[in-house]
Amino acid sequence: MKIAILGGDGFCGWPAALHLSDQGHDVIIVDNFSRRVIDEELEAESLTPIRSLSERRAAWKEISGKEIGFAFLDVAQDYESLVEFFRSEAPDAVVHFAEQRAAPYSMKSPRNKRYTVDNNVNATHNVLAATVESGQDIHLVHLGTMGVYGYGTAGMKIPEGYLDVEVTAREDAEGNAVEPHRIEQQILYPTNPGSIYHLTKVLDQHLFAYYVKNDSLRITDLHQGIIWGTHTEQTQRDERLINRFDYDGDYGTVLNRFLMQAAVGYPLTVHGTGGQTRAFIHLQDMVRCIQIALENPPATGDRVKIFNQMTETHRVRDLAELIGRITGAEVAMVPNPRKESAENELHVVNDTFLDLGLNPTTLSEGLLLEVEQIAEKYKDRADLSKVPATSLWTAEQQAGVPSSI
Ligand code: USQ
Repeated sequence: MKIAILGGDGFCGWPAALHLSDQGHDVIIVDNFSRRVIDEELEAESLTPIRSLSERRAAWKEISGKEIGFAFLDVAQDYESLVEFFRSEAPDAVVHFAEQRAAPYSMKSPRNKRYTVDNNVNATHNVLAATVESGQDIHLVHLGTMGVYGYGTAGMKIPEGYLDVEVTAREDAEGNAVEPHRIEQQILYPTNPGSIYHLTKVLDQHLFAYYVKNDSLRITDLHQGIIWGTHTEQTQRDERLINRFDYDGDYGTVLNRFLMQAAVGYPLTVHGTGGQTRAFIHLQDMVRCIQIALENPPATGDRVKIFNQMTETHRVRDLAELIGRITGAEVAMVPNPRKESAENELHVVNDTFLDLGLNPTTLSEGLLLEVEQIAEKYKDRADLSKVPATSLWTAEQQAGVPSSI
């Protein structure tokens, strides 16, 4: 397949590009380096020393003999170039990672909120409109988030995108009273995003549903949990292929932050009671899921295909305790900078990927390796002043009132 990876220089995009290229696909990265620009803005660098994209691509060619193409393009801003790119390259599939992906960054200020909405919603809509305008039969695979559901269970496992609902109707469509009768339907699972970032992925879902209905596009939306890990089989082949590892308060995700904090002797920053339960997936499984999704596209006319891309759920304080046990790190309960439930249960259906052959890397087998290979190896590059999470969700929190819902 010819596959365009939008956002192919980022944390998920780069390892996905390498994996698909390794599988023999013709891969082209599209990126505007916005993630590297945000590094400069936040003065927070990846713990791992990532190379420029041209050095990464040259190293991959040297090692694998395979070429990864590149187009510099701002998907959110440069619509005409995107249409031209789809026309001239005629990709079979587009994998869309080109969105601002950090919840804390999206909540930092009105500017950050507006940037995240403008960038993410425009990027997604441009991809959809450009697919239609270019006339190409493209399978779009989008990286969504488990966070569209909120993190409650409502007494059942969270299904893959759609909820079966049964309504007892006592009127007919004209409003006339009739014998009560049951109507069954499937609807998009009700959304409950916890940040402006997560909200943009909710808005994406509606754009997808509309374009599938109106233009018969073929779309897969992957509702992904929190990634942990840094390496994939390909990124380990050469130091120049190394993936980014964020540990700062905005972009660092919880488990990778804890691993880094353990390596540098920084007490593990558990927010609030640490009672939040979240879904997780290792980076290696993420790239495999992208491959599986690409190999199993929906047919023309099918509704948006939604997969829950996660393999395990864990409570944050349990993760901290686990890492504490493995490494001897201390655990610190810090005031929660977010507005989120203090405690939640989370149970998720993830049958589609398991049925299609995903063999998950579990936390228990991978954790120690990750601490040693990445966090320990690069700990001297860490800037400890960037560890605390400083982005506060509400005006009350900014005024010093702790918050949870
Ligand atoms: N947390 C801590 N201590 C920390 C960092 C986080 O207790 O030092 C807590 C947070 O309060 C939250 C949970 O850990 O309850 C997860 O936070 P996170 O930063 O690891 O994850 P999140 O903000 O939800 O976002 C990440 C990715 C995002 C992806 C999402 C998947 O940045 O791109 O969509 O995970 S999910 O969480 O399933 O929605």
